[in-house]
Amino acid sequence: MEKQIGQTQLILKIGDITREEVDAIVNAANSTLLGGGGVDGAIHRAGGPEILEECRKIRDKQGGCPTGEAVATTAGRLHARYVIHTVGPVWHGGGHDEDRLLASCYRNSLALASQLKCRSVAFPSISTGAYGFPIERASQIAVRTISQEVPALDLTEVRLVLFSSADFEVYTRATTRS
Ligand code: AR6
Repeated sequence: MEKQIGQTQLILKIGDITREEVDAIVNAANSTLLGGGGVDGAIHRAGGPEILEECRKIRDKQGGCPTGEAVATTAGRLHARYVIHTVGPVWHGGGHDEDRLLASCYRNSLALASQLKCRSVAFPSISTGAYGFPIERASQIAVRTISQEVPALDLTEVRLVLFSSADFEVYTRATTRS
């Protein structure tokens, strides 16, 4: 599914984000930046040890990545120039600033991609796996934030790469309604 937002094309697809050919792939990381399961594990496995080495350097310098923020590394063997690691909020029922923090992940990742002169960026569904964020609500925040941010940025393409057809349907509904 595709939607034009100003000069940027928003593309929703089902797939494995580690196979995307884009300037930047966004990782749903944790604040240690030392890897984990889910999409984080897949990105480090496919990209190789170079990504973790750079994550360690960032940790040494700034002590990890706070929730809602984003840091960039090279992408190792992936078909991308950068991996942007962002830390989504853990779902604690919705009363702990989860919505704002999730929006910050999309906003800060897009801003960082833009600073790095990326033209295309691929996102997974941040926080909706191990971190338990309800996907309907997360999809609305993702689509709304991307739509708000891209008009000010020089991006040709933003992809949301969903890991199942059920997730794809949820994001498609959020995009159609926005
Ligand atoms: N491509 C695209 N999406 C994927 C892939 C893939 N290869 N693999 C999984 N997903 P999660 P979170 C989907 O748990 O909720 C990690 O351990 C998955 O189906 O990866 O932000 C980190 O280190 C789900 O829809 O991220 C953190 O500790 C979505 O990606 C923690 O999990 C996000 O699920 C972060 O949890």
